[in-house]
Amino acid sequence: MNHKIAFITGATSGIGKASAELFAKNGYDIIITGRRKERLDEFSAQLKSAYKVDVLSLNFDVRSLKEVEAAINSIPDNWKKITVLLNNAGLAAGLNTIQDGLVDDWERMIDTNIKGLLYMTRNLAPIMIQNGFGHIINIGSIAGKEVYANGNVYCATKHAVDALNKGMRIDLLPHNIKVTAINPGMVETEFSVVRFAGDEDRAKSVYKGLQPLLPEDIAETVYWVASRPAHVNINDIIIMPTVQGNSTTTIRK
Ligand code: NDP
Ligand code: 8X3
Repeated sequence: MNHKIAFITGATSGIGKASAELFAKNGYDIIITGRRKERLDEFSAQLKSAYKVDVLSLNFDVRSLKEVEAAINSIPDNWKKITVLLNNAGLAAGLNTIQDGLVDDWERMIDTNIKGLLYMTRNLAPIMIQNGFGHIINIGSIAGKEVYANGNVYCATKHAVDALNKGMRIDLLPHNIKVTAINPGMVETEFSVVRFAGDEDRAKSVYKGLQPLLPEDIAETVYWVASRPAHVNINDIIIMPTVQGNSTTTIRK
C-alpha cells in the first residue's frame, strides 16, 4: 500500500476515470466506484498494471443509501486513511422546459447529484474526522453558478452542490478536512450521451465546431487542488473551454 489514497465516485467514465488515472500515475492507491462492474474490473486491472498501485473496486449505486453504507463498511482497515474523496458521480437527464419535464429524470438527477453526494459525504466524513485529515473535492458545474433554458432541475442540483460545498467547508473546518468545488463548463465525456438517453448524434452536436474541455483537463485541476501545501485550501474553481464564455455563449467554427 502507498500512503495516499484517492476515493473516486463515478470512475467508470469521463472526469472520474481520468482523475483516477492521474492519481494512480502520481502514486496514490485508488478506490474506484460505479455501477458498471465490467468497466470497474477492466479499469482496475489497467491501473494496477500501468502504475503498480493498489486498487479497491466498489460496485454500487450512489442513489442507494443501503448500498453506499454497505460499500463503505466493506472497506478494509488498511484502506481507511483516505486522503481525497472525489464526489464526481453525477448526470444530467433530459433538457426540457419545467412544464414538459419528466419526473423520472428529475428524480434520477436529484437522487444522484444531491442525495448520492450527501450519502457519500455522510459516510466518509466521519472516517476522515477519525483520521484527522482529508480532502473532499466536489464536482459541481457552471450549471451550479448559472441557470440556462431547459436546464432547470440539473441546474438546481448543481446549485445544491455549490451550497453543500460551502456548508461542508464550514462544518469540516475544525477537523482539518479541506473542501473544494470544481465547476466545469463543457467537457466532452459520456455526459451528453447520458443526457440525451443514448442519442450519440445529438450528443456530438453539443460540441460541434468548438474545442470542449477534455476529462484530462479536469483531472489535472483535481490533482492540482489535491496537491496544494497543507496550509492552502482551494475553495471554488470555475473552469471553461476558452471558447465558452458562460453556459450559453460559445464561439463555434
Ligand atoms: P460521464 O457520464 O462520462 O461519467 C459519469 C460517471 O458517474 C460514470 O462513471 C457513472 O458510472 C457515474 N454515475 C452516474 N450515476 C451513478 C450512480 N447512480 N451511481 C454510481 N455512479 C454513477 O460524465 P462526466 O464525467 O462528464 O460527469 C462527471 C461529473 O461531472 C458529473 O457530476 C457531472 O454533472 C459533472 N459535470 C460534467 C460536465 C460535462 O460537460 N461533461 C460539466 C460540468 C460538470 P456508472 O454509469 O458506471 O455508474
Ligand atoms: C455540465 C455543463 O453546461 O451542460 O454540467 O450544464 S452544462
